[in-house]
Amino acid sequence: MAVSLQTTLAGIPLESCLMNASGVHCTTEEQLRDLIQADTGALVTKSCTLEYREGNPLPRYASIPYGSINSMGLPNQGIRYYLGFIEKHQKESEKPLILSVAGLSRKENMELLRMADACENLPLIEFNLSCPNVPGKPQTGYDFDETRSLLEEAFTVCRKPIGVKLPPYFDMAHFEGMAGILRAFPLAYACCVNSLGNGLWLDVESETVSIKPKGGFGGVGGLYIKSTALANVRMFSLLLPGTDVLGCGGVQTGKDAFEHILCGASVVQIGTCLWEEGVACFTRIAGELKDIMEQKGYQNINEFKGKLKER
Ligand code: RRO
Repeated sequence: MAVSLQTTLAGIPLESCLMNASGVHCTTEEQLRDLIQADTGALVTKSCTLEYREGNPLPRYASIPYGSINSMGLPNQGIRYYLGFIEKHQKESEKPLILSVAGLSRKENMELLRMADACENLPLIEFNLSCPNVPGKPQTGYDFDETRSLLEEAFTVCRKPIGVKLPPYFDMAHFEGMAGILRAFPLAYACCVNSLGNGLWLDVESETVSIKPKGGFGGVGGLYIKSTALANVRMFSLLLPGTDVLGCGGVQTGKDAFEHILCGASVVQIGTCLWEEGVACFTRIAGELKDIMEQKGYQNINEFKGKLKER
């Protein structure tokens, strides 16, 4: 039986439902080229600002027992670098290259969106509403009024398809509140979730925190956040019918990817596991996912996408 991982993202056909999570292995041209070569269906850049940013002091990423903690602080090459790469490579690549933007002010965000809008070969933009690690800057996605007003302006300055990267939510009122805001816009997709903001991981022997920035506070990824990620994928899929939901959080195996799709994900992103294992993870996870589908008699992901059963 031929098992296919094909999917669509905002109407664009993808050969595989697996891709990187923004921030991991996507800051330099070399890394982006690796992702084009790898078993991915699409790829997204590191979130960018107008100018190059060095980011927070090292160490700013730590592997912890079931995942990771990071406070990178938005290190990136500046938007021109990524637009240049996309202009050059999107024509040759059949995979959509998504530009992630994360300005530090409304003015910067609008300028980034204007520049992205003018890039002929760019098919999709990811608007990061959830960076947890810039000192003094709260996550936009937790401020509903600011999110609504930012999106109103974003969709006036930019005509290209825009998806949003959301922080994890934990309360039914917040799922419904955010979904109510998003419903008012022609969103290309909602990506759930960014890292679980401001966790803390310690080393008991030395009695110190594990990363340097922000006194050790950082975004948690990996298995720790899988249940939260699945809950967000599930809720936003139910609350935003007709909008693609991208699942991100705790995907290490084909089974994890299967679970995200069962909750409603059209595309599954891999972050911590890609950092730890490198781009070979896509081939391994794709193989494991296909094995599960084959055992269950599924030939494509639409046969089980969003079909999670309640008891
Ligand atoms: O660069 C970062 O510190 C970072 C970003 Br912009 C983000 O969106 N999520 C994250 O975990 N780290």
